[in-house]
Amino acid sequence: DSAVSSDVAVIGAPIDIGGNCRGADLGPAAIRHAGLEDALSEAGVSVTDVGDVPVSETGTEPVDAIQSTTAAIADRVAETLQQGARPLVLGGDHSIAIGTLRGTARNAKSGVIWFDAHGDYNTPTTSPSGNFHGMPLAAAHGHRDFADADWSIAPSIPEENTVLVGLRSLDEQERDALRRADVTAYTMVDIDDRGISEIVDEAIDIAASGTDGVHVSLDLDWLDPRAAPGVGTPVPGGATEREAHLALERLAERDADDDVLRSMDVVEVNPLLDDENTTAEAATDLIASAFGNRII
Ligand code: 4U7
Ligand code: MN
Ligand code: MN
Ligand code: MN
Repeated sequence: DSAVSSDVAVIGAPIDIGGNCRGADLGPAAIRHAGLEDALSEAGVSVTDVGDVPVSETGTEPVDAIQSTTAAIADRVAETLQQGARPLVLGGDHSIAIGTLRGTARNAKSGVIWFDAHGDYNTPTTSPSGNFHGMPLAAAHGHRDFADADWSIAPSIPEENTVLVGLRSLDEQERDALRRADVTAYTMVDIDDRGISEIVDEAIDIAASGTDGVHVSLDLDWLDPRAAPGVGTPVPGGATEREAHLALERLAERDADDDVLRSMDVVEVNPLLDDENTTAEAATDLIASAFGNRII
């Protein structure tokens, strides 16, 4: 690969009002402090940190802050891709993915792999919590329940190129909607049963098929809370640190062959819920794996 094709631009998206508790807006700082730039450099990636998108959380309704923040993220992601670099967006809660998905799909057809305990397939109508971090994937598919939100009605990601990996917590109506959708969903049971390498290989095949590349969305609550305690909505029974590494290393291997990895976001790191910055360190290591870090 040429240097240009492995260039990564880090974009911070410090917003937490899409989530259920405060502190995920400190995620970008926590991940940077865990040594992200060095880890990427050591992986042989040339990296530029372009700083944070502007966020105004105070004095507005959550939906307004999310609308303006995700619009800024989408612009920055699209510009980055236009310049030939790969955007790596640091959350922030998972509502930021409304922006990254729109940006990555602006001038291209993009698939998505969604590593998460949750489906994030609620809508303003079905959500039991009302929190936007539980809705970004449904928004990206242009679900009609978002019809009042002119910022998310246009579908940006094809359902058939959407793959969820690691599911273990769905709300009732969310489950129904996912069953109706033309997506591929792997639960933790599938991972236990078949092994993470095989699941990731299949996920890449499905997400990449007929597209210009794949957006990878990594919610740290995909990992077991023992490996990543600092998240707002932990669910027991998640991926081990080794499974998560294997998944992202496999992705990097496939990317070295086929340039599949188009963009990435890493979300839900909340250092206020974490004594030791363990979750941000896990995020940093996993990002390095995704972009090609090798032991030897
Ligand atoms: B995350 C939840 F009700 N489904 O919608 C909801 F259980 O980005 C949780 O995956 C969503 O962390 C979790 O609020 C969103 C809840
Ligand atoms: Mn905040
Ligand atoms: Mn999520
Ligand atoms: Mn989640």
